[in-house]
Amino acid sequence: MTDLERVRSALREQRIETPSWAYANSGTRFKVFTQPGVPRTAYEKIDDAAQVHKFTGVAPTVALHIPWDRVDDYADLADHARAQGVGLGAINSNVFQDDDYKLGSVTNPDPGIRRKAIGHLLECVDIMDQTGSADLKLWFSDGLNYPGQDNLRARQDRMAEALHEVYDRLGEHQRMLLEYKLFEPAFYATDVPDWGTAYAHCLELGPKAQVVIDTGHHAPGTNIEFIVAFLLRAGKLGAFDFNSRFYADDDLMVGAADPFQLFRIMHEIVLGDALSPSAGIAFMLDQCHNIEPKIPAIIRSVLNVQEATAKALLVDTDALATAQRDGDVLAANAILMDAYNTDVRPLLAELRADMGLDPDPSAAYKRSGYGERIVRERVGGEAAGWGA
Ligand code: PSV
Ligand code: MN
Ligand code: MN
Repeated sequence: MTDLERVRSALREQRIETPSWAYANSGTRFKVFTQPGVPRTAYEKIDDAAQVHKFTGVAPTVALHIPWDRVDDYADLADHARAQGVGLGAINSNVFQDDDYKLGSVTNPDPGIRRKAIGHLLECVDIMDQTGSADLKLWFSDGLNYPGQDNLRARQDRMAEALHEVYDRLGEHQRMLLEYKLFEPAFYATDVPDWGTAYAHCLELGPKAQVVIDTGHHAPGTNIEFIVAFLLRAGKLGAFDFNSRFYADDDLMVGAADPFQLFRIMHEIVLGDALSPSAGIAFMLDQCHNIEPKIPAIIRSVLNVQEATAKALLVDTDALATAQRDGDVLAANAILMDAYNTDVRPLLAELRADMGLDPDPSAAYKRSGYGERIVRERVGGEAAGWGA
């Protein structure tokens, strides 16, 4: 296989999972600007996700968030997804939007509230059994606003206890993905604030527990590709929640704020041989499109990930290793930058044509008339999501 064939086949194999909630209304804590035509049900969110896959060819699964996507019959939802040409992906739990969780969910000092939160997490595993999903994604908003508010160490014990109970409930082919976040909604201390804490819990739990890197969940300036390299080496990187940020957890389109960072992340993925679906890393988006049209923004996000990946695949790794061994700092850096500065859009357009797709997914979606159709047909309702 020539180098270019290797690049093409890796890109053809790449999989990006889109989040159901990105298709729904969302906003900041100041205002939700509702958009006409947004999905009214989980079924309609899947219909929109299917459009993204139809035009990009690399987004065949959609992640659900419970209870935002609660339905009576999850097997039926999975059938619906299949009929639209997509599948259901990770199940995201939600123990952050209930009055009971004001002082925490699984780390709450009240054992009754901890039981309720664990009950929800176990229910999510039941749902996975029905949807056939392999991944349970856990993010906890648990934390403290004031020093002295609760016992930091006791909260770690409660966290570990809850995670163990849920871990023990996982089926043979299911895994637990633990997501960390530096701050928000808690501002003084968060119970899983960083990759080190998530890693330590996952290590204690066992092989079915891995870390999720949400690219918006770090202090400014954090070297995320270092975290990628470290976790990959340890076999503990499970997934990404891709998005981009200028300040905090902005949830903007991935690759919009810092395409170079995305390239550096994908370079570590390529070096670690972790791009292929068989490597088991889930590449998901976690975004909110508050002011821009949603389906086109998600298509753009998928293309941004593809472009960063294509550039990462173009890095001449042999030459890079030689320059590194020789201690040739400038040559090594130039090799990386050459790949980053390559315009990969023609390569991706050709690849899409080979895959029987329109070379320009954004234009093809626009021409399809789907955007106008959902505005006409979807009247009277708003899907649950961040705006709910
Ligand atoms: C928290 O900020 C988070 O990144 C988690 O992944 C939640 O599940 C998600 O946002 C919801 O958008
Ligand atoms: Mn996230
Ligand atoms: Mn987030």
